[in-house]
Amino acid sequence: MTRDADCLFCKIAGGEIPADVVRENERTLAFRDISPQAPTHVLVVPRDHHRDVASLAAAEPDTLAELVRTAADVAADEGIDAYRLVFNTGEQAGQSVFHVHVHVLGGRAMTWPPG
Ligand code: DGP
Repeated sequence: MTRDADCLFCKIAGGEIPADVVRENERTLAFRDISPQAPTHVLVVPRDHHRDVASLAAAEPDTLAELVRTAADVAADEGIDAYRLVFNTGEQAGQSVFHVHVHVLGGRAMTWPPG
């Protein structure tokens, strides 16, 4: 298990910081975003620490596939059949927590392009 002692999402995955968890297993955790941007806004993270999606893809491709499957399961649990998955990668793209996470957004109409 790779862990970063200063990482917020490692602390949530380790149970040190509480979160509204909707799904979990040995490798992944899904919890509601503290600042929801849509009626459904859930973050899915691996328990292992990787800074972004490219790092996770290189190190643990199976876990990346599992994040996407879990995101689909979350959408099904929420009763939504249209949803957007977002991996912000890098500060300029809006990444603020450097532990890979996929945003599962749904429950309202989405516009394109994103801001
Ligand atoms: P990003 O900006 O893509 O790195 O997304 C980080 C998200 O994490 C952002 O939408 C807000 C959310 N977030 C930040 N701190 C917390 C927290 O302590 N708990 C929860 N549940 N979400 C958090």
